[in-house]
Amino acid sequence: MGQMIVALGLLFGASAAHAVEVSDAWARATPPGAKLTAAFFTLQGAEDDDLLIAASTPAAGRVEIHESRMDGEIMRMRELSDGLSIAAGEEITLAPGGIHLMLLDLPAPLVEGEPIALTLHFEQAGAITVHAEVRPPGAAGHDHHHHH
Ligand SMILES: [Cu+2]
Repeated sequence: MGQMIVALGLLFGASAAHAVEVSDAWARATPPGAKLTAAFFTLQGAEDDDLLIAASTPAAGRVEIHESRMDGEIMRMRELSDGLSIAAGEEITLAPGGIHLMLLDLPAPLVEGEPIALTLHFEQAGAITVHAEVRPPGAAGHDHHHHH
């Protein structure tokens, strides 16, 4: 009986995601001289919980994981120094006004149409490198909630 359960587990395991998936990565283009920008993507949780510990890109001297929050009328950012946890099966979309990667100490501007490589370091999944599209500075991504 025990063996049968193991066999079924393998069967179903084959069709489920074993690692976190990263999709729709993009970063905001910068005007000349700007030293920082933000990058965004969608995370799809795996079978087990995972934690995004850090990120890196050749396009920035360093990368921090940030969260934006409204503090009264002022938008404030804080670093998620413990990383970003993603529960099994959960989907998290990083977007302007929310969680984002802060790209700091840019050696050169990010140019629209010239994608950058972005490496995300997960506790369980290890390093995942994706290409992030570079979109115009005003791009709001897939945020359909516009408040005017
Ligand atoms: Cu930030």
